[in-house]
Amino acid sequence: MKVPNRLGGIMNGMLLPRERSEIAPGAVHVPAWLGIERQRAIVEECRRWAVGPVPMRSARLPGGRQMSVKTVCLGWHWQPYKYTRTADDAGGGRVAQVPDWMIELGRQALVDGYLDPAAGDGYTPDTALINYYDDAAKMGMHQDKDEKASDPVVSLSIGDTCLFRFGNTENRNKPYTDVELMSGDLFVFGGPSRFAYHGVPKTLPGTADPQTGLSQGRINITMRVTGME
Ligand code: MD3
Ligand code: FE
Repeated sequence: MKVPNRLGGIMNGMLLPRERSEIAPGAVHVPAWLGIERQRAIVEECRRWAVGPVPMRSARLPGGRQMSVKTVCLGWHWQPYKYTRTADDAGGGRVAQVPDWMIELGRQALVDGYLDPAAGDGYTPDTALINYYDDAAKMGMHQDKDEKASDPVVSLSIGDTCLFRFGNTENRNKPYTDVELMSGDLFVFGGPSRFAYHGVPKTLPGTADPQTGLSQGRINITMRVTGME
């Protein structure tokens, strides 16, 4: 069994420590940041958000193809490549608000990510994207640049482990750094890393701890500041 804790999975071969690490300036990985109870509570909330007021869906890319990842948004609705108040590609409703507990979690994420008690001051994410990956889903290398603000992005992972690829700010190619993101892991992307290319080449099906309440797949939540009115 692969155990998502600070000692990593036994499939590491050895018990490699999983400790906080800055993989690039402003890009910090904090393994096992969320406890199992917190993860389970978040999974339950995500199940509700997936149903409505705007249903979770695979977004359609401008070329006509659908993303393999399914997404439901809070605060603002995102579709490639813009934010809108109403979900015009998904029934036309207004998405749920970003709850206060999530804003608070985002602030604490910056404090713990940057080891700076003031890092969360003034951070008020006005949108969150909840992505669901089934066993086959992946996300190609891209930049998140539909936001007009450069505040950090806070990323939380729950469920199956994934291979996360963090690239550079110039183009979608090498050099990049591959990192395994496990259930409960926090990643913060700020400063010079905010507009770096990144993607998810694959998930590792069957690696999730069923105690999260997610029996299959992977959830990723990203909190962002859109800079929109
Ligand atoms: C680096 N999600 O929703 S989270 C996305 O796991 C997205 O679902 C991936 O990329 C996922 O746009 C990766 C890590 C992440 C999120 C946003 C970033 C890394 C980032 C924004 C800027 C730089
Ligand atoms: Fe992204």
